[in-house]
Amino acid sequence: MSSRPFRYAIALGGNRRTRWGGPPATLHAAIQILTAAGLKIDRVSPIVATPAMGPAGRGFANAALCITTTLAPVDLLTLLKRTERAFGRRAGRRWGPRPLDLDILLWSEGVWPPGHARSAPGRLQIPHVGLASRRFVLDPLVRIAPDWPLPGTRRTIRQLHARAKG
Ligand code: PH2
Ligand code: MG
Ligand code: MG
Repeated sequence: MSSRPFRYAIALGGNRRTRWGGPPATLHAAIQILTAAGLKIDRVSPIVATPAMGPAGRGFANAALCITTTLAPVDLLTLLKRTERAFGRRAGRRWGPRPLDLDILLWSEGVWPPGHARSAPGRLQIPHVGLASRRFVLDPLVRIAPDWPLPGTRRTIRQLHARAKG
């Protein structure tokens, strides 16, 4: 494991009750559990209510975090997946309802996988594939990371947010 600290932006979402409460309370609890797991939480967006995009049914709570950690992307993803499971997430329909969704959006080193390697479908890819087009991601993210540039472009999150439809 590298000892070099990385910064990441993470998206949180959920649209099911958990034992921590409704979706906003669940997102609050997830942030506390990620802190207890050793992530340094630098910025927390407001938790916003968003209409479900796709077939997930009822509306979501969404939020975003900026964090610092020495974990490399795959190790951070492992921690996020374990946390999703601790909140009752089970493998299911793609884009179906979920108690907790934790997605890596951005990291300080730019693109993952490094270089020109192509990520296999369903595998970790940074920046997140939906980042530039999803309001439920950009609305919280612009509140905490407006000047973060999208790797491979000259656009900042503020500019992507201004261009996003919906
Ligand atoms: N996540 C999905 C599908 N649809 N809609 C909203 N509003 N927020 C989400 O986080 C979301 C969604 C799949 O991850
Ligand atoms: Mg998602
Ligand atoms: Mg996800």
